[in-house]
Amino acid sequence: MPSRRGRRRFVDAVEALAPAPGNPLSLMDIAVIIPALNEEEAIGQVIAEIPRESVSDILVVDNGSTDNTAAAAAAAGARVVAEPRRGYGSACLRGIAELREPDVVVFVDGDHSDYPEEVPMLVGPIAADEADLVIGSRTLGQREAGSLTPQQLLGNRFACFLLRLLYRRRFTDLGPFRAIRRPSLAALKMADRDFGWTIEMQIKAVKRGLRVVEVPVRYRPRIGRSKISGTLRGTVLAGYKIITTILRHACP
Ligand SMILES: Nc1nc2c(ncn2[C@@H]2O[C@H](COP(=O)(O)OP(=O)(O)OP(=O)(O)O)[C@@H](O)[C@H]2O)c(=O)[nH]1
Ligand SMILES: [Mg+2]
Repeated sequence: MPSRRGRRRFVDAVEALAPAPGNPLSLMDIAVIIPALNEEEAIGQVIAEIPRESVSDILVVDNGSTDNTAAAAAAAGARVVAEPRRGYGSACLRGIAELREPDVVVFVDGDHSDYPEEVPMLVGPIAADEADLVIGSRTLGQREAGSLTPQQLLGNRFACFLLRLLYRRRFTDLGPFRAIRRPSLAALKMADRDFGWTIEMQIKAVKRGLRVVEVPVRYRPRIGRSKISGTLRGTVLAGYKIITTILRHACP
């Protein structure tokens, strides 16, 4: 259950949804970065669901796909850049390097698990000057059955427990769907090249005293074949990476 505070923030954020004149959201220049590896079936739909009236730049980082991800993304109207070095973090870093100068950067997966129409809700607390980093929490939001595996839920819970223990900060998720002010993002000097990326951002944000807010987001089963959470190898590697990243930052 979302806390009362979480629900209030959610309601505030939803009220900030419509980009009407005078609404702080309409004054923000928002770019969306979508890291994508072999997502040709999903990527067009993800792009189509991004509210264009709120977003000035949709950047798909093709991470060495062997299918038609790049062509499908371009056909759907995204700017496509290539990053041959594999890894979720590598793709995000390339996206950051290619940004024009937006006020806010939103990260969303290319597999249609997140709800891109929630971008304005995610940016709401930043537009209201209440946050520097907003993390979409899939455990506070509505999840479709099977969208998060039991291993993912358990791993998330354990990682959040460690974050609370070591950094005295309560999180409910390491969700990939998130929004951050561009100057804050630059200050974090992100470096992780794979699945330590999301937790690295959370730890560095806490250490630098950024205002971090979680909002509930919806989550659904991905389109296409699972690469990480649905495979034993992917789950073990991602879990190991997340835990070692937490410990490494705790003992620099
Ligand atoms: N697995 C993987 N994903 C990448 C990579 N580079 C970019 N991505 C993209 O990063 C996003 C998250 O990866 P996913 O494969 O969806 O990871 P996940 O959500 O943990 O697991 P599944 O959805 O079950 O595969 C997707 O949009 C991928 O296409 C990479 O090197 N490996
Ligand atoms: Mg996924």
